[in-house]
Amino acid sequence: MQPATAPNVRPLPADLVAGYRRDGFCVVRGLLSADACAEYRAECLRLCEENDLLRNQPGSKYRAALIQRVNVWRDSPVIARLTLHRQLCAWATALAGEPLRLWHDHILAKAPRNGAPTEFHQDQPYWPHRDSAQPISAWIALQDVPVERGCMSFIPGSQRLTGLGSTDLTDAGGLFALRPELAMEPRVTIPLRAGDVTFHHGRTAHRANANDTDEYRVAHTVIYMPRTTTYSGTGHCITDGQNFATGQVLSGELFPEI
Ligand SMILES: O=C(O)CCC(=O)C(=O)O
Repeated sequence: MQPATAPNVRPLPADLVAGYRRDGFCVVRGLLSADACAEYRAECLRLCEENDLLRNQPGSKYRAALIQRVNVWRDSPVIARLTLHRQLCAWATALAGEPLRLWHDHILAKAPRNGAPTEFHQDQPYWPHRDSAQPISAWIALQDVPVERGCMSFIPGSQRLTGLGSTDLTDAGGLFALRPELAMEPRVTIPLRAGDVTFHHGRTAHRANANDTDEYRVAHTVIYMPRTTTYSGTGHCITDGQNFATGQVLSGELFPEI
């Protein structure tokens, strides 16, 4: 694990950590320089052009909302630098409050004028995880992302809702059909400058607007899980074919400790 006090690592203010633990999300400004964002964004677009998770399903509703390429750190040394960025990992560990390992990263791009938001959902129900109280995602903006380009919105405190099933992230009513009271909760929308990061807990309800601009919206997202996380046995593109037994700790070279 990278100690949060390592040289060149900027510690997070205590009130920001407290806000994350209360609300289930926070924003940290200025992880990356403009030059670094430009390099990573170009690499993300190149990688998505080469291949993406749903290339075989053109026209799918899901692909209209998101062009997604998973476990990119394994394929690109450039993106590996970002996924395993010392500062990012130190911040995630400080926010989660326990030792973490990588679950997976993914590029999440929205095509210009895609007309499709990513609707409210929790992330954890999609994952084959048990014993994972503090999963955390870092969503890194690789260009300025105002509301019109598809920045994220969060429902504060929703990380405390456990046991919900996964919902269709192209269905605006999916999460609210499970928990109608959430529809009346305040939402916090956070436009980001290039190089800023939002962190959210794996159960914090969140959405992103459609991209109403003429440029691709490119975010790189890194998901970390507690080192004690075990395999639930359900299907997922990261673990399928990896021969994990139900109940086994998800460890090994796919899931490096950070
Ligand atoms: O980038 C998006 O549109 C949605 C991101 C998201 O759902 C996530 O990072 O968990």
